[in-house]
Amino acid sequence: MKDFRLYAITGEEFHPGKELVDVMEQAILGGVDIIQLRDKKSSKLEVLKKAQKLRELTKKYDVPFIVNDHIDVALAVEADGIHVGQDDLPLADVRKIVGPDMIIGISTHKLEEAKKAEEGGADYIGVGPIFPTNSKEDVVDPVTTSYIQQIETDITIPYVAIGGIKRHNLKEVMAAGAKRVCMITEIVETTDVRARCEEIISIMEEQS
Ligand code: TZP
Ligand code: MG
Repeated sequence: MKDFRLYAITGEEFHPGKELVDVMEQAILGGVDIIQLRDKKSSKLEVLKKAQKLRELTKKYDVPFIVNDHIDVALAVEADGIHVGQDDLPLADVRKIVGPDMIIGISTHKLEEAKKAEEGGADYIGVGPIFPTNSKEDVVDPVTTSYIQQIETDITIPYVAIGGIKRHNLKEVMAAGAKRVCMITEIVETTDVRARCEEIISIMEEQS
């Protein structure tokens, strides 16, 4: 897969009154280079409609588009990838359904899960939650930056750090080895999403 640096996941509940597509367009203009639609509340039909709009947007900017959970929606809109968690269908089954070319990302919380994902042919893994976060229900305890260090040592596929990452702790995350970060609230919960992303990117550039 094409490498990336700043991964934005949608979080519509954090930007009331603003259109999903407008917020994500500002994020792309600010430097986000991969987008995931994550929606745990809407009906399948609503998720499909949002995915269609985000597919159109991401095509326009040539940014990879990933769908969380809904493999059928990902296939229907010809998304670039699907992201699954530890309680979703196993990687081998997801691969059978989506075929050889679609990106598959998997959330991991410990080295054993990361190794299994790598051996099973995941294209990238999520590594977190690094810090406490309110953006995910039933979230496991923070894994801290020490998990990033373990991943750096033992895993070779691309990984993205996630969970409670903000401008103020970004240096710490990158110092542990992470080159890619994923955020919800730090990106979408602000009036000027584009400026926020530019600021995040400049912190990342200072660190790299
Ligand atoms: N997976 C692990 S933590 C998390 C997800 C989806 C939420 C990240 O949101 P935030 O607002 O960047 O902490
Ligand atoms: Mg899931």
